[in-house]
Amino acid sequence: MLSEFSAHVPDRAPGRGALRPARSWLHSDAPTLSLNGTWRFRLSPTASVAEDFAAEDHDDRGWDDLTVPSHWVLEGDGAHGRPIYTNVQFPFPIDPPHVPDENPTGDHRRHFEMPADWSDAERVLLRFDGVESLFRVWVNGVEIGSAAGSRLAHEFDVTSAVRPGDNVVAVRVHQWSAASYLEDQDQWWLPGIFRDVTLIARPAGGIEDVWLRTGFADGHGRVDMEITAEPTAYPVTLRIPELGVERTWSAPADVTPFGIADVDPWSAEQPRLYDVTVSTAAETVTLRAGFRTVEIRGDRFLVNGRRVVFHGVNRHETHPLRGRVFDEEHAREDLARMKRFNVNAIRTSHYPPHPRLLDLADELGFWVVLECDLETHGFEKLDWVGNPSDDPAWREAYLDRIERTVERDKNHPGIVIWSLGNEAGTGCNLAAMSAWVHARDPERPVHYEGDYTGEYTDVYSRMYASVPETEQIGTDGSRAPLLNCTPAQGARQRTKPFLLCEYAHAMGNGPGAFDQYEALVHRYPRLHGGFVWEWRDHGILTTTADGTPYYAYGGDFGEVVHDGNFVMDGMLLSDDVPTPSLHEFKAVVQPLRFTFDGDEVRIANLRHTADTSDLRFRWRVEHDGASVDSGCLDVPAVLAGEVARVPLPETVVAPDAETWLTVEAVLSAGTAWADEGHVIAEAQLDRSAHRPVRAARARAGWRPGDGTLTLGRAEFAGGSLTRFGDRPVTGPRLELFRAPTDNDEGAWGEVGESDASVAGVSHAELWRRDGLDRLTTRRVSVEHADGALRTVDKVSAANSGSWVMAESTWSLEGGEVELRVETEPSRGWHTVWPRIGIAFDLPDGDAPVDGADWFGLGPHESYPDSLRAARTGRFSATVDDLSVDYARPQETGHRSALRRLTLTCADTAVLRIEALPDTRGRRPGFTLGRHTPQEIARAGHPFELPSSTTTRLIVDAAQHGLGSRACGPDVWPEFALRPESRTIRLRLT
Ligand code: IPT
Repeated sequence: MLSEFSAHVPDRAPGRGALRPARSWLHSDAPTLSLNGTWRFRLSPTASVAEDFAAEDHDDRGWDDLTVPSHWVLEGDGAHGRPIYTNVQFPFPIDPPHVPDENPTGDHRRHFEMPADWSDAERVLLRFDGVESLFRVWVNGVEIGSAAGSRLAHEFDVTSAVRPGDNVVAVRVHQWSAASYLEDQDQWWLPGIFRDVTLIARPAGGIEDVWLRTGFADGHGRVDMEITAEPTAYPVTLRIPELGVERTWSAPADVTPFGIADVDPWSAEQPRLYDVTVSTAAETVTLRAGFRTVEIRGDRFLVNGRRVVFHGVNRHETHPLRGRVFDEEHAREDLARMKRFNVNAIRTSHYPPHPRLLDLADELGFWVVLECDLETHGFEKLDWVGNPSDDPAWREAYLDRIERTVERDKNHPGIVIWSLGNEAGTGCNLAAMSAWVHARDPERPVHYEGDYTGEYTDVYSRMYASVPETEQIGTDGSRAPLLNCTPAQGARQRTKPFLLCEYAHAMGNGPGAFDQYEALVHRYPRLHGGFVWEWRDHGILTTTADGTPYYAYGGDFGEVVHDGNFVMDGMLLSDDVPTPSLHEFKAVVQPLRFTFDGDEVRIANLRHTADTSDLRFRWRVEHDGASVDSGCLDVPAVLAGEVARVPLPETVVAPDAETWLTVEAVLSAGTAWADEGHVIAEAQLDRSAHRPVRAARARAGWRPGDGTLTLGRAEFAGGSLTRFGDRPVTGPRLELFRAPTDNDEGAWGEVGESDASVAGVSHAELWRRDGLDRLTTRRVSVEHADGALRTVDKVSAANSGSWVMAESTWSLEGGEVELRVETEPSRGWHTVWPRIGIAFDLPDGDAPVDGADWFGLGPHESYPDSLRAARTGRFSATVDDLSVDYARPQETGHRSALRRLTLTCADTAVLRIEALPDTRGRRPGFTLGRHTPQEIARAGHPFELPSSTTTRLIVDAAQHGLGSRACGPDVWPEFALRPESRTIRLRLT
């Protein structure tokens, strides 16, 4: 028997009984009682369980304890079901608005004491800040109402149900509901009461809501208040003590806008906030005002009259243990980290975050695109047939969502754009949402990427547009059609500011090409930057059967349908470790640009408003990576948008070492997000004296041999190295394979950008088809000459008619052992190659190689299209720290442009390698790790990597770029590695 309410589950309505209009999330001195804490909890597999649990005297002794807020699937060690990860797919049949009978339903109960003095309150409200996905509430056995809209706040009037002293609240939460069709965001499905539950006493004569609109122009502020209070609540007083403002209004009609001379504006760079109170006799509300005016003028998006460039990230709410449960300290640290990495904007993909997050964003300084809780992506599979976005039956639900979004967060100066949602197709309900926002808040533009033709939104937005496409959008008079637009619609879109709401998919190792996108922003003012997908991985910390901890992704919880590791696409790993892509991002978007010009450096301040008076400029000179001189540049405060020319210091150029000058802009004082001395921007200038490359010595007198000999400290058997000094070392072995990155495994979109991509087929697949991961060798010849050894190998794969010839020449040159490897491909290779490298194995014996010290590019890994964070210098790292712990193991650790490498064992050098440039001046890179590319490619998680007794060194003449093809453009042709001849020259000592 279905209960009455189970039949109610598939209702499209947003719920019944929650208060409308929704209100701001205000800091008030009216009494509140947090109902967070331990609740009683019972999970049922279906929605059709008896409702007697809501009765006051229901016996819940057999139930579990559950902490609220939480997601029940993350509590109780799997006893309460498991998380499910899908990106676009619905984890239930697409049968809107219905959901399966198998609908995990969590009943929650707790007692609370309502203070006796609350009986004076005019009303008592019960607020839920987030419950996924549909819930129904009872207080003392009285049914109060229901609500859907998981990441939205819902308040209920419970005045008539509560009493002083003991009360019982009961909440039934269904994991699936009609609302689930509107909440198909790319993230874990995590049911539960996952945000705060609060009981609120509303005093008679209180302030129901406040909207403090604070504009800025020409040094002056403007205050335009909307106060929601009974006329009898007046007088209302507004105070801004720091500005000497105190205004008292005795009636609603008196509340009119007014100006304030001499205020500091709010911006993401200088987040100047003023404490504000709004009071009646009964209640005081505290806010923080930031004076700023948002405006679209032509195709420019301006704040306080100046163009904004978004160096943004998409931010989901995710925590490895808590899921979407808010952890303020963790969130604050995350935002501080964003600031340290030059992130200046956040898109709250794809729902409003915990309301406190927006306080933090105002305070630390971010431009925020605040997105509504809406995504119906799974309807794409049905060609959008039945999409709720264009079905009037869902209109009410859509409007309810956007109202709750805007009303809750309207007071935040950081929010500069409202976004209707993500990937919900298009249709009349989205247009209605936009119309509602325009009427309610004419001062902030509306964004929605899916409005391709610009019918109801104010900014033009795309996701994952390629570099050429983005450039077309920025270009006037381009005839190139815009996606899904007629020429006329395209022309209309070009009249608007453009942003990339998602770009540079940061899944696994990658993306490449940050710098190409950034360059466009400075060339085409219509382009306002964008938001990297995405800030952090969503891994859930769990353990294998034998207790090994790891970060789980889709499929790890036995889901029926899932999207694997597509949820691990952040610039931050699940454990808060920044990936190299975040360093690359920081370097690419740095707000100061240095251009070296003769004996001067031009310093351009690309900030929005701030001058450089908060910065110091340091320089240092290094000879082969060793610091020999340093000092400070004397730089006057450079205004935003201006350039200063500053003389460079005298540099002592070394005759026999590389000479590099590094300049840095650092914070001259600590801030809320970084310490004094934190580097904001840097650049390097190569001042080295020209030194000719030693030519390889031609040798004569080659004769066949068995390849068993000793050259200096190197010992050979059968033509191959077996020992160096007192260590076994084997190699070189030609290696063309790398453990495919997520981008290498991607088969996304627009083919033709790289002439080597095949539509719908990933590079990794082509590499496997060609057998690059299973090369075999046939030694063609072994020859000796005086003090020299030469081998020729033919390297090819089973069932392949293509090969690579590899000629290795070992010789003694002035007491040093030199290796020169020349590789030459046959005809018939059609794909790009991951790498052209030579591999050496260093078995552990009783002294494993555990560290490296190098002069080259570092400190982080780098690839041809991700080189901007890499600087020339001397670096050291442990072998483990050379690899990034991507959630799915893949290529990692490549350090480019190597000069010298020392492998160490307990801090003692065991092998020194000098890398000589080839005739075109190109230097190899290196990778040092514990596994072969083939071993890494076989592992789905770090714990699946086999235990290792060997350190693996690969010296690469070249590596393929990274690109963004997991969800975006392929590697740009210039950075794609095509089969070609290469030479690697090393000196071993
Ligand atoms: C895009 C989504 O908007 C975003 O939520 C995320 O899923 C991203 O992809 C990939 O990680 S949609 C994609 C089909 C372009």
